[in-house]
Amino acid sequence: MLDVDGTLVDSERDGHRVAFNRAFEEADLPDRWDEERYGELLKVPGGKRRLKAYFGQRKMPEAESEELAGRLHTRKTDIFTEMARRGEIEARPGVGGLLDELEEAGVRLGVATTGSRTWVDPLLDRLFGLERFAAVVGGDEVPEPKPDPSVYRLALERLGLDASSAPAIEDSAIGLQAAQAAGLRCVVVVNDYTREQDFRGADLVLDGFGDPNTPAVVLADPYRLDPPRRLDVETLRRVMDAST
Ligand code: XBP
Ligand code: MG
Repeated sequence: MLDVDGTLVDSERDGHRVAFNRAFEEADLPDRWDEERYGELLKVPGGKRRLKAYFGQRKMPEAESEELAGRLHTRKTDIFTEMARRGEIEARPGVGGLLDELEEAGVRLGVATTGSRTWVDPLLDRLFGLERFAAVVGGDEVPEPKPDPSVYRLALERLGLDASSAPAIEDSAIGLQAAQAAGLRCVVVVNDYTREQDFRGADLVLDGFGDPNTPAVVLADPYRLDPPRRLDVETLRRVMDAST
C-alpha cells in the first residue's frame, strides 16, 4: 500500500508549493510560500485545509477563509494537474524498480493518499500507468485526511485485503500514524521535509528507496533485518514476517 506525496513522488517543494504560489499570483494575492514556510505548513494535511490553516493564522474570518481557500485550491489543483500531465513531477529514485519487482512477484498495488483523485490519477498514469494499481483512494473520497486511517481502510476494502496482509510505504509521521491506525505495518522512506519527524513505531526507516547510484541508508531497523541498500520485495516480506 503506497502513499503518493513524498513517497512515490517528491511532489511537495517543487510541485504543490509552486502550484499554490501560482494560484496566489493569479488571484493577485501577495502571499508566497517559500520552501521553509511550506515545510511548516505541511503539518496540516490536505491542500485546502493547509490554505485554511494559513489564512486562520492571519485571523481571516472563517467564512472568508473557507471561500478563498476553496477557490484557490480548485485553481491550484488545475495547475498541479497540468504539471503532472506535462511530466514535471518525477518519481523518486528507485521507485520504478520497486514497483516492477512487486508486480513481477504478483503483488497487487494499492494507493492511499490525502491528495485528490483529480491530479493523482493523471500523475500515476503518466509515471507508472494507472492500470498497474489495483486500488487508488484519494483524500476526496474519505471524510477525514491522514492521520485518520479512513483512506487506508477504504483502500484495503477495495483490494479485499486484511490489514495484516499488506505493508504501507510512507514518508511522513502523519502517514505512519494513519497506516498504523489502520493496523498496517509501515516502512518509512524519509525525504528532506520529513527526515526529522518522529518515526517511533515504524517497522523500518530508510533515507531513500535506493538504486545503484544512491544506495539507501538505514535510519531505524527495529527487527535488525539489516536490509540491502535498497527497499526490495524480500525486505518487505521480512518486515511482514518479523512483525507478526
Ligand atoms: C499529502 C498532502 C496533500 C498534498 C496536496 O499527504 O497533504 O494534501 O500536499 O494535495 P500524504 P491536495 O502524502 O500524507 O497523503 O491539494 O490534493 O490535498
Ligand atoms: Mg506523504
